Amino acid sequence: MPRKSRVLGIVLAGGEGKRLWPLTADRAKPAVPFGGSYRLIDFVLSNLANAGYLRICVLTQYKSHSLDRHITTSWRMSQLLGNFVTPVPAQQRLGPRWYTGSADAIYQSLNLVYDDNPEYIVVFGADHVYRMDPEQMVNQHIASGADVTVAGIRVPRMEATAFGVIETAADGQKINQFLEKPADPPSVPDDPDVAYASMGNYVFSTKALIEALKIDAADEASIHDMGANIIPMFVNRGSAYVYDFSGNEVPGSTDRDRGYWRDVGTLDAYHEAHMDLVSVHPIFNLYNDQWPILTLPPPLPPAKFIENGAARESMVGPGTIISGANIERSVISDNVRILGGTRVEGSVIMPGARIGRGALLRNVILDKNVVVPDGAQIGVDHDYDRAHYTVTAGGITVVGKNITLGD
Ligand code: ADQ
Repeated sequence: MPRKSRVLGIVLAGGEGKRLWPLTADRAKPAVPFGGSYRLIDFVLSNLANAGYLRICVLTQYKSHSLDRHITTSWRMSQLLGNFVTPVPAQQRLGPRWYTGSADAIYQSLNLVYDDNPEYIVVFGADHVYRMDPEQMVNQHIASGADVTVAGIRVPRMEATAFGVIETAADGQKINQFLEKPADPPSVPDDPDVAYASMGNYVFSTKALIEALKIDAADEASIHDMGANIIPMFVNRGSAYVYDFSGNEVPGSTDRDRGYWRDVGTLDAYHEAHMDLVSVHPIFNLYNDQWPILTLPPPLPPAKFIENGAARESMVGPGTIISGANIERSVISDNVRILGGTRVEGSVIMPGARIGRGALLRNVILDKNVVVPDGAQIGVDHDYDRAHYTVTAGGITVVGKNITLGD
Protein backbone atom coordinates (compact mmCIF):
# COMPACT_ATOMS: atom_id res chain seq x y z
CA MET A 1 0.00 0.00 0.00
CA PRO A 2 1.58 3.35 -1.00
CA ARG A 3 1.76 6.23 1.44
CA LYS A 4 -1.29 8.34 0.81
CA SER A 5 0.93 11.28 -0.08
CA ARG A 6 2.20 9.21 -3.04
CA VAL A 7 -1.26 9.28 -4.61
CA LEU A 8 -2.33 12.39 -6.52
CA GLY A 9 -6.02 13.02 -7.13
CA ILE A 10 -7.03 14.69 -10.38
CA VAL A 11 -10.70 15.63 -10.51
CA LEU A 12 -12.09 16.40 -13.96
CA ALA A 13 -14.48 19.27 -13.37
CA GLY A 14 -14.71 20.99 -16.72
CA GLY A 15 -17.96 19.43 -17.88
CA GLU A 16 -20.48 21.69 -19.53
CA GLY A 17 -23.59 19.73 -18.47
CA LYS A 18 -25.70 20.89 -21.43
CA ARG A 19 -28.59 18.60 -20.48
CA LEU A 20 -28.89 20.31 -17.09
CA TRP A 21 -29.58 23.71 -18.65
CA PRO A 22 -30.78 26.19 -17.25
CA LEU A 23 -28.98 25.04 -14.06
CA THR A 24 -25.72 25.18 -16.03
CA ALA A 25 -26.48 28.52 -17.71
CA ASP A 26 -23.68 30.16 -15.74
CA ARG A 27 -21.96 27.42 -13.79
CA ALA A 28 -20.11 24.21 -14.66
CA LYS A 29 -21.96 20.94 -14.01
CA PRO A 30 -19.81 20.03 -10.95
CA ALA A 31 -20.86 23.36 -9.36
CA VAL A 32 -24.58 22.62 -9.67
CA PRO A 33 -26.16 22.72 -6.17
CA PHE A 34 -27.42 19.37 -4.90
CA GLY A 35 -29.26 18.10 -1.83
CA GLY A 36 -29.94 21.50 -0.26
CA SER A 37 -26.41 22.10 1.02
CA TYR A 38 -23.98 20.64 -1.47
CA ARG A 39 -22.57 21.08 -4.92
CA LEU A 40 -22.06 18.00 -7.09
CA ILE A 41 -18.27 18.21 -6.75
CA ASP A 42 -18.55 17.74 -2.96
CA PHE A 43 -19.32 14.03 -3.50
CA VAL A 44 -16.08 13.12 -5.26
CA LEU A 45 -14.00 15.42 -3.02
CA SER A 46 -15.58 13.87 0.10
CA ASN A 47 -14.82 10.36 -1.19
CA LEU A 48 -11.17 11.27 -1.77
CA ALA A 49 -10.83 13.17 1.51
CA ASN A 50 -12.50 10.43 3.59
CA ALA A 51 -9.98 7.97 2.15
CA GLY A 52 -7.15 10.27 3.21
CA TYR A 53 -6.22 11.31 -0.32
CA LEU A 54 -5.66 14.98 0.39
CA ARG A 55 -3.55 16.06 -2.57
CA ILE A 56 -6.06 16.97 -5.22
CA CYS A 57 -6.01 19.09 -8.37
CA VAL A 58 -9.42 20.05 -9.73
CA LEU A 59 -9.24 20.77 -13.45
CA THR A 60 -11.82 23.39 -14.37
CA GLN A 61 -12.61 25.15 -17.59
CA TYR A 62 -16.20 25.97 -18.48
CA LYS A 63 -17.87 28.79 -16.51
CA SER A 64 -15.71 27.96 -13.54
CA HIS A 65 -16.27 31.02 -11.37
CA SER A 66 -18.67 29.53 -8.79
CA LEU A 67 -16.71 26.27 -8.81
CA ASP A 68 -13.43 28.08 -8.07
CA ARG A 69 -15.08 30.11 -5.33
CA HIS A 70 -16.61 27.00 -3.77
CA ILE A 71 -13.30 25.10 -3.78
CA THR A 72 -11.28 27.99 -2.43
CA THR A 73 -13.74 28.81 0.35
CA SER A 74 -14.79 25.27 1.37
CA TRP A 75 -11.99 22.92 0.40
CA ARG A 76 -8.66 24.72 0.61
CA MET A 77 -6.41 22.75 2.94
CA SER A 78 -3.10 23.26 4.64
CA GLN A 79 -0.15 23.37 2.24
CA LEU A 80 1.94 23.34 5.39
CA LEU A 81 0.75 19.81 6.18
CA GLY A 82 1.24 18.74 2.58
CA ASN A 83 -2.46 18.75 1.74
CA PHE A 84 -4.12 20.71 -1.01
CA VAL A 85 -7.26 20.94 -3.08
CA THR A 86 -6.34 23.29 -5.88
CA PRO A 87 -8.63 24.50 -8.64
CA VAL A 88 -6.62 24.57 -11.85
CA PRO A 89 -8.18 26.69 -14.58
CA ALA A 90 -7.46 25.93 -18.25
CA GLN A 91 -3.84 26.97 -18.64
CA GLN A 92 -3.63 27.62 -22.35
CA ARG A 93 -0.06 26.40 -22.07
CA LEU A 94 -0.04 25.03 -25.56
CA GLY A 95 -1.40 28.08 -27.31
CA PRO A 96 -4.50 30.19 -27.04
CA ARG A 97 -7.07 27.41 -26.94
CA TRP A 98 -9.36 25.68 -24.49
CA TYR A 99 -9.02 22.01 -23.68
CA THR A 100 -10.22 19.85 -26.53
CA GLY A 101 -11.20 16.96 -24.27
CA SER A 102 -10.64 15.44 -20.84
CA ALA A 103 -7.30 13.83 -21.86
CA ASP A 104 -6.08 17.17 -23.19
CA ALA A 105 -7.02 18.77 -19.85
CA ILE A 106 -4.69 16.37 -18.01
CA TYR A 107 -2.00 16.60 -20.70
CA GLN A 108 -1.94 20.40 -20.41
CA SER A 109 -1.71 20.08 -16.63
CA LEU A 110 1.15 17.54 -16.60
CA ASN A 111 3.42 20.11 -14.93
CA LEU A 112 1.36 19.50 -11.76
CA VAL A 113 2.12 15.79 -12.01
CA TYR A 114 5.86 16.45 -12.52
CA ASP A 115 5.85 18.81 -9.53
CA ASP A 116 4.10 16.31 -7.25
CA ASN A 117 5.84 13.19 -8.56
CA PRO A 118 3.20 10.70 -7.33
CA GLU A 119 3.38 6.92 -7.79
CA TYR A 120 -0.29 6.63 -8.65
CA ILE A 121 -2.83 9.04 -10.05
CA VAL A 122 -6.51 8.77 -9.31
CA VAL A 123 -8.50 10.50 -12.09
CA PHE A 124 -12.13 10.89 -11.06
CA GLY A 125 -15.10 12.69 -12.62
CA ALA A 126 -17.00 15.33 -10.67
CA ASP A 127 -20.56 14.82 -11.84
CA HIS A 128 -21.88 11.95 -9.73
CA VAL A 129 -23.72 11.32 -6.49
CA TYR A 130 -22.26 8.31 -4.66
CA ARG A 131 -20.09 7.09 -1.82
CA MET A 132 -16.92 5.20 -2.62
CA ASP A 133 -13.68 4.37 -0.86
CA PRO A 134 -11.08 4.96 -3.60
CA GLU A 135 -8.34 3.25 -1.59
CA GLN A 136 -9.96 -0.15 -2.18
CA MET A 137 -9.67 0.52 -5.92
CA VAL A 138 -6.07 1.74 -5.63
CA ASN A 139 -5.15 -1.43 -3.72
CA GLN A 140 -6.63 -3.66 -6.42
CA HIS A 141 -4.80 -1.61 -9.06
CA ILE A 142 -1.47 -2.19 -7.35
CA ALA A 143 -2.10 -5.90 -6.73
CA SER A 144 -3.07 -6.54 -10.38
CA GLY A 145 -0.09 -4.72 -11.88
CA ALA A 146 -2.40 -2.95 -14.35
CA ASP A 147 -1.44 0.33 -16.06
CA VAL A 148 -4.99 1.59 -15.60
CA THR A 149 -7.94 0.39 -13.56
CA VAL A 150 -11.43 1.55 -14.53
CA ALA A 151 -14.29 1.56 -12.00
CA GLY A 152 -17.24 -0.42 -13.40
CA ILE A 153 -20.90 -0.65 -12.46
CA ARG A 154 -23.81 -2.72 -13.80
CA VAL A 155 -26.50 -0.50 -15.38
CA PRO A 156 -29.65 -1.22 -17.44
CA ARG A 157 -28.37 -2.00 -20.94
CA MET A 158 -30.51 0.67 -22.61
CA GLU A 159 -28.99 3.40 -20.39
CA ALA A 160 -25.46 2.35 -21.29
CA THR A 161 -25.50 4.32 -24.56
CA ALA A 162 -24.43 7.32 -22.41
CA PHE A 163 -21.43 5.50 -20.93
CA GLY A 164 -18.22 3.70 -21.76
CA VAL A 165 -19.09 -0.02 -21.85
CA ILE A 166 -16.69 -2.67 -20.62
CA GLU A 167 -16.30 -6.30 -21.71
CA THR A 168 -14.03 -8.38 -19.54
CA ALA A 169 -12.00 -11.54 -20.02
CA ALA A 170 -13.15 -14.74 -18.28
CA ASP A 171 -11.31 -13.69 -15.10
CA GLY A 172 -13.77 -10.77 -14.82
CA GLN A 173 -10.92 -8.28 -14.31
CA LYS A 174 -8.95 -7.75 -17.48
CA ILE A 175 -10.77 -5.50 -19.97
CA ASN A 176 -11.03 -7.11 -23.42
CA GLN A 177 -13.07 -4.41 -25.05
CA PHE A 178 -14.05 -0.83 -24.18
CA LEU A 179 -16.69 0.92 -26.27
CA GLU A 180 -17.28 4.63 -25.59
CA LYS A 181 -21.02 5.41 -25.76
CA PRO A 182 -22.00 2.57 -28.12
CA ALA A 183 -25.37 2.81 -29.93
CA ASP A 184 -26.04 -0.85 -29.15
CA PRO A 185 -24.30 -1.65 -25.86
CA PRO A 186 -23.16 -5.25 -25.35
CA SER A 187 -24.67 -6.96 -22.30
CA VAL A 188 -22.92 -8.80 -19.48
CA PRO A 189 -22.71 -12.61 -20.00
CA ASP A 190 -25.26 -13.45 -17.28
CA ASP A 191 -28.00 -10.90 -18.13
CA PRO A 192 -29.10 -9.61 -21.57
CA ASP A 193 -30.64 -6.46 -20.02
CA VAL A 194 -27.57 -5.31 -18.12
CA ALA A 195 -24.32 -3.72 -19.32
CA TYR A 196 -21.08 -3.11 -17.46
CA ALA A 197 -20.50 0.66 -17.58
CA SER A 198 -17.46 2.77 -16.80
CA MET A 199 -18.05 5.23 -13.96
CA GLY A 200 -15.46 7.57 -15.48
CA ASN A 201 -13.18 6.96 -12.46
CA TYR A 202 -9.67 5.68 -13.18
CA VAL A 203 -6.49 4.75 -11.28
CA PHE A 204 -3.25 5.05 -13.28
CA SER A 205 0.34 4.20 -12.65
CA THR A 206 1.95 7.58 -13.22
CA LYS A 207 4.53 6.60 -15.84
CA ALA A 208 1.91 4.79 -17.94
CA LEU A 209 -0.45 7.78 -17.87
CA ILE A 210 2.21 10.30 -18.88
CA GLU A 211 3.37 8.12 -21.76
CA ALA A 212 -0.18 7.52 -23.03
CA LEU A 213 -1.06 11.23 -22.85
CA LYS A 214 2.02 12.09 -24.91
CA ILE A 215 1.17 9.52 -27.59
CA ASP A 216 -2.42 10.76 -27.66
CA ALA A 217 -1.36 14.43 -27.90
CA ALA A 218 0.64 13.65 -31.04
CA ASP A 219 -2.24 11.74 -32.66
CA GLU A 220 -4.14 14.08 -34.95
CA ALA A 221 -7.04 11.63 -35.33
CA SER A 222 -7.68 11.64 -31.57
CA ILE A 223 -10.38 13.72 -29.88
CA HIS A 224 -8.21 13.61 -26.71
CA ASP A 225 -10.91 12.11 -24.53
CA MET A 226 -10.21 9.72 -21.65
CA GLY A 227 -13.06 7.35 -22.51
CA ALA A 228 -12.76 7.50 -26.31
CA ASN A 229 -8.96 7.48 -26.65
CA ILE A 230 -6.87 6.85 -23.53
CA ILE A 231 -8.69 3.86 -22.00
CA PRO A 232 -8.95 2.01 -25.38
CA MET A 233 -5.18 2.52 -25.85
CA PHE A 234 -4.52 0.54 -22.64
CA VAL A 235 -7.16 -2.06 -23.52
CA ASN A 236 -5.35 -2.73 -26.83
CA ARG A 237 -2.13 -3.25 -24.89
CA GLY A 238 -3.85 -5.68 -22.49
CA SER A 239 -3.01 -3.56 -19.44
CA ALA A 240 -6.46 -2.20 -18.48
CA TYR A 241 -8.42 -3.82 -15.65
CA VAL A 242 -11.83 -3.20 -14.20
CA TYR A 243 -12.64 -2.54 -10.55
CA ASP A 244 -16.09 -3.79 -9.62
CA PHE A 245 -17.81 -0.98 -7.70
CA SER A 246 -20.36 -3.40 -6.22
CA GLY A 247 -17.59 -4.75 -3.98
CA ASN A 248 -16.76 -1.32 -2.57
CA GLU A 249 -17.81 -0.84 1.00
CA VAL A 250 -17.59 2.35 3.04
CA PRO A 251 -18.04 2.53 6.81
CA GLY A 252 -21.65 3.04 7.83
CA SER A 253 -23.11 1.82 4.52
CA THR A 254 -26.10 -0.52 4.48
CA ASP A 255 -27.34 -3.18 2.07
CA ARG A 256 -29.71 -0.51 0.80
CA ASP A 257 -27.26 2.18 -0.20
CA ARG A 258 -24.28 0.03 -1.17
CA GLY A 259 -23.64 0.44 -4.87
CA TYR A 260 -25.68 3.67 -5.21
CA TRP A 261 -24.25 5.80 -8.02
CA ARG A 262 -26.21 8.37 -9.97
CA ASP A 263 -25.18 10.31 -12.99
CA VAL A 264 -27.52 13.26 -12.45
CA GLY A 265 -26.92 14.27 -16.05
CA THR A 266 -30.49 15.26 -16.90
CA LEU A 267 -32.99 17.47 -15.10
CA ASP A 268 -35.32 14.49 -14.61
CA ALA A 269 -32.50 12.39 -13.08
CA TYR A 270 -31.54 15.40 -10.93
CA HIS A 271 -35.12 15.77 -9.67
CA GLU A 272 -35.50 12.03 -9.08
CA ALA A 273 -32.30 11.89 -7.01
CA HIS A 274 -33.74 14.65 -4.79
CA MET A 275 -37.02 12.77 -4.39
CA ASP A 276 -34.98 9.80 -3.20
CA LEU A 277 -33.31 12.01 -0.56
CA VAL A 278 -36.63 13.07 0.98
CA SER A 279 -38.25 9.63 0.92
CA VAL A 280 -38.76 8.02 4.33
CA HIS A 281 -36.12 5.38 3.63
CA PRO A 282 -33.79 6.99 1.09
CA ILE A 283 -31.46 4.75 -0.84
CA PHE A 284 -28.77 7.38 -0.56
CA ASN A 285 -28.29 8.25 3.09
CA LEU A 286 -26.83 11.74 3.56
CA TYR A 287 -26.79 11.12 7.30
CA ASN A 288 -24.02 8.48 7.34
CA ASP A 289 -21.50 10.29 9.53
CA GLN A 290 -18.89 7.55 9.20
CA TRP A 291 -18.30 8.53 5.57
CA PRO A 292 -19.59 12.11 5.60
CA ILE A 293 -20.37 14.13 2.52
CA LEU A 294 -18.56 17.35 3.35
CA THR A 295 -19.28 20.95 2.56
CA LEU A 296 -19.05 24.24 4.39
CA PRO A 297 -22.54 25.20 5.55
CA PRO A 298 -23.43 28.90 5.39
CA PRO A 299 -23.25 30.77 8.70
CA LEU A 300 -27.00 31.09 9.21
CA PRO A 301 -29.44 30.47 12.08
CA PRO A 302 -31.55 27.25 12.11
CA ALA A 303 -34.66 26.94 9.94
CA LYS A 304 -37.79 28.41 11.52
CA PHE A 305 -41.46 27.39 11.19
CA ILE A 306 -44.15 29.89 12.20
CA GLU A 307 -47.90 30.57 11.75
CA ASN A 308 -48.65 26.82 11.33
CA GLY A 309 -46.01 26.50 8.64
CA ALA A 310 -45.08 22.83 8.21
CA ALA A 311 -42.84 20.54 6.20
CA ARG A 312 -43.42 16.80 5.73
CA GLU A 313 -40.90 14.39 4.15
CA SER A 314 -38.70 17.34 3.33
CA MET A 315 -35.28 18.77 4.04
CA VAL A 316 -35.05 22.43 5.02
CA GLY A 317 -31.81 24.41 5.12
CA PRO A 318 -30.58 26.96 7.66
CA GLY A 319 -31.73 30.54 7.50
CA THR A 320 -35.04 29.51 5.92
CA ILE A 321 -38.40 30.70 7.30
CA ILE A 322 -41.60 28.79 6.49
CA SER A 323 -44.45 31.05 7.55
CA GLY A 324 -47.89 29.47 7.24
CA ALA A 325 -46.85 27.47 4.16
CA ASN A 326 -47.16 23.71 3.59
CA ILE A 327 -44.16 21.87 2.21
CA GLU A 328 -44.26 18.24 1.09
CA ARG A 329 -41.59 15.95 -0.39
CA SER A 330 -39.29 18.86 -1.14
CA VAL A 331 -35.72 19.99 -0.66
CA ILE A 332 -35.65 23.61 0.50
CA SER A 333 -32.15 25.11 0.66
CA ASP A 334 -30.85 27.83 2.90
CA ASN A 335 -32.10 31.42 3.13
CA VAL A 336 -35.54 30.79 1.59
CA ARG A 337 -38.80 32.51 2.60
CA ILE A 338 -42.16 30.85 1.94
CA LEU A 339 -45.31 32.69 3.02
CA GLY A 340 -48.85 31.89 4.16
CA GLY A 341 -51.21 29.65 2.23
CA THR A 342 -48.55 28.53 -0.21
CA ARG A 343 -48.08 24.83 -1.05
CA VAL A 344 -44.81 23.38 -2.32
CA GLU A 345 -44.87 19.72 -3.42
CA GLY A 346 -42.18 17.48 -4.92
CA SER A 347 -39.89 20.45 -5.51
CA VAL A 348 -36.26 21.51 -5.22
CA ILE A 349 -35.84 25.12 -4.06
CA MET A 350 -32.33 26.57 -4.13
CA PRO A 351 -30.97 29.29 -1.85
CA GLY A 352 -32.41 32.78 -1.76
CA ALA A 353 -35.91 32.02 -3.10
CA ARG A 354 -38.69 34.39 -2.04
CA ILE A 355 -42.10 32.74 -2.45
CA GLY A 356 -45.20 34.83 -1.73
CA ARG A 357 -48.65 33.99 -0.35
CA GLY A 358 -51.19 31.57 -1.79
CA ALA A 359 -48.84 30.15 -4.42
CA LEU A 360 -48.74 26.53 -5.64
CA LEU A 361 -45.50 24.89 -6.78
CA ARG A 362 -45.71 21.28 -7.94
CA ASN A 363 -42.70 19.27 -9.20
CA VAL A 364 -40.63 22.39 -9.70
CA ILE A 365 -36.92 23.17 -9.59
CA LEU A 366 -36.16 26.81 -8.72
CA ASP A 367 -32.55 27.86 -9.21
CA LYS A 368 -31.05 30.45 -6.83
CA ASN A 369 -32.77 33.72 -5.92
CA VAL A 370 -36.04 33.16 -7.79
CA VAL A 371 -38.88 35.46 -6.70
CA VAL A 372 -42.40 33.96 -6.90
CA PRO A 373 -45.24 36.50 -6.46
CA ASP A 374 -48.43 35.94 -4.45
CA GLY A 375 -50.87 33.49 -6.05
CA ALA A 376 -48.47 32.20 -8.72
CA GLN A 377 -48.85 28.61 -9.95
CA ILE A 378 -45.86 26.73 -11.31
CA GLY A 379 -45.91 23.10 -12.43
CA VAL A 380 -49.71 23.12 -12.72
CA ASP A 381 -50.29 24.18 -16.34
CA HIS A 382 -47.45 22.72 -18.40
CA ASP A 383 -48.43 24.60 -21.56
CA TYR A 384 -48.13 27.91 -19.72
CA ASP A 385 -44.86 26.76 -18.09
CA ARG A 386 -43.41 25.70 -21.44
CA ALA A 387 -43.94 29.20 -22.79
CA HIS A 388 -42.12 30.81 -19.85
CA TYR A 389 -39.73 28.29 -18.30
CA THR A 390 -38.18 24.89 -19.05
CA VAL A 391 -40.39 21.78 -18.79
CA THR A 392 -38.67 18.38 -18.90
CA ALA A 393 -39.86 15.18 -20.59
CA GLY A 394 -40.75 13.91 -17.12
CA GLY A 395 -42.96 16.96 -16.42
CA ILE A 396 -40.66 18.93 -14.12
CA THR A 397 -40.78 22.73 -14.45
CA VAL A 398 -37.42 24.45 -14.07
CA VAL A 399 -36.91 28.18 -13.45
CA GLY A 400 -33.42 29.64 -13.97
CA LYS A 401 -31.35 31.73 -11.57
CA ASN A 402 -32.24 35.27 -10.43
CA ILE A 403 -35.61 35.33 -12.20
CA THR A 404 -38.51 37.33 -10.79
CA LEU A 405 -41.66 35.64 -12.04
CA GLY A 406 -44.21 37.85 -13.69
CA ASP A 407 -41.59 40.44 -14.65
P1 ADQ B 1 -18.90 11.75 -20.06
O1 ADQ B 1 -19.41 12.10 -18.71
O2 ADQ B 1 -19.80 11.98 -21.22
O3 ADQ B 1 -18.38 10.23 -20.07
P2 ADQ B 1 -17.06 13.92 -20.14
O4 ADQ B 1 -18.03 14.89 -20.69
O5 ADQ B 1 -15.66 13.92 -20.65
O6 ADQ B 1 -17.52 12.45 -20.34
O7 ADQ B 1 -17.03 14.13 -18.56
C1 ADQ B 1 -16.20 13.35 -17.67
C2 ADQ B 1 -15.73 14.23 -16.52
O8 ADQ B 1 -14.77 15.13 -17.03
C3 ADQ B 1 -16.81 15.08 -15.90
O9 ADQ B 1 -16.59 15.17 -14.51
C4 ADQ B 1 -16.65 16.44 -16.55
O10 ADQ B 1 -17.05 17.47 -15.67
C5 ADQ B 1 -15.17 16.47 -16.84
N1 ADQ B 1 -14.72 17.13 -18.08
C6 ADQ B 1 -15.23 17.03 -19.33
N2 ADQ B 1 -14.52 17.75 -20.20
C7 ADQ B 1 -13.52 18.31 -19.50
C8 ADQ B 1 -12.43 19.19 -19.83
N3 ADQ B 1 -12.23 19.58 -21.07
N4 ADQ B 1 -11.63 19.61 -18.81
C9 ADQ B 1 -11.80 19.18 -17.56
N5 ADQ B 1 -12.79 18.36 -17.19
C10 ADQ B 1 -13.63 17.92 -18.13
C11 ADQ B 1 -17.37 9.82 -19.15
C12 ADQ B 1 -16.57 8.67 -19.75
C13 ADQ B 1 -17.48 7.46 -19.94
C14 ADQ B 1 -18.11 7.11 -18.60
C15 ADQ B 1 -18.87 8.32 -18.06
C16 ADQ B 1 -19.42 8.07 -16.68
O11 ADQ B 1 -15.97 9.08 -20.99
O12 ADQ B 1 -16.73 6.36 -20.43
O13 ADQ B 1 -18.98 6.01 -18.75
O14 ADQ B 1 -17.98 9.43 -17.94
O15 ADQ B 1 -20.29 9.12 -16.33
